[in-house]
Amino acid sequence: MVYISNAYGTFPSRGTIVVDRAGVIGAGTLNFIEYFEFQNQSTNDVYIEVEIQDAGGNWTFDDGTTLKQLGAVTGGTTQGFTLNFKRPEPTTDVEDEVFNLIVRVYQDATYTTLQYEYTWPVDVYIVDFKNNANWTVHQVWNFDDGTSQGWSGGTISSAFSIQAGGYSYRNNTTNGTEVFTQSGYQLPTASKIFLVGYFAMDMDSTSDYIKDLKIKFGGQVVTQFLGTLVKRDSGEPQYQGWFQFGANLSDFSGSVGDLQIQFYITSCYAYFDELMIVYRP
Ligand SMILES: [Ca+2]
Repeated sequence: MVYISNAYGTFPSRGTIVVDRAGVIGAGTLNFIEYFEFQNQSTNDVYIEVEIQDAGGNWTFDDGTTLKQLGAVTGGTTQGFTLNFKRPEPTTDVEDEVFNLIVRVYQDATYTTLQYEYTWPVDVYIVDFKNNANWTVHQVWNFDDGTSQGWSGGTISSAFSIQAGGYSYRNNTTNGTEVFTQSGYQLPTASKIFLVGYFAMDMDSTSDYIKDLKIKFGGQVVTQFLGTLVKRDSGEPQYQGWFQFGANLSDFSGSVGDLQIQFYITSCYAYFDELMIVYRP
């Protein structure tokens, strides 16, 4: 069974959320988890507020609200916040849907004296890339021929596959940082180039998790999903389905470099499958 229980947005590093709509099967709602850190370099405490401004009315936080007061960041410290967004599952492809995330920094706990405001535009693509004529599929790594298809750093496995009876690519060691590499990869020359892909977790013990998923090209971090992405808490299933991620590689149009997927994992396995490079002129 293939389903998407979550898709992870990419906006802190690149301002783009990329989702393969073909893999979203009747979820009803798309959920995105995002994490950002605020570094307070002053000696005074500050108070953080975030607001979603979406002219299309599609985007809210997961509780349906559009404004959240996140609390204090003590002077001289850095604090991380996890934001949960949602959007109704679109019935057609969505390209260039932009909403703004406003981050406000206040001097007081009553959120009245504004010190600083930053607007973060988030560009959204939810596209059936294989069937949308505007897009070209440059590469699909589905591992279903039973080989690593040029990837190194992991191991082919038949334990999980999006296509039944196939294969996927998993970490071969655990309890640490893993790096998968497609060496010397030639990206197409195009205005928009995305990587989209999926991972599934096989978490035999409660407390297993994956965190800090990073997509790199030529040694540079293109997109990172910081914090814990999927965790098996007590009472939760060992396998929780396929999770989708995307990365915007457009800045590297026409370049040759190592394409890398890096993540931290506890003593368990993450299976990657249906990695796809897509582009449009
Ligand atoms: Ca596969």
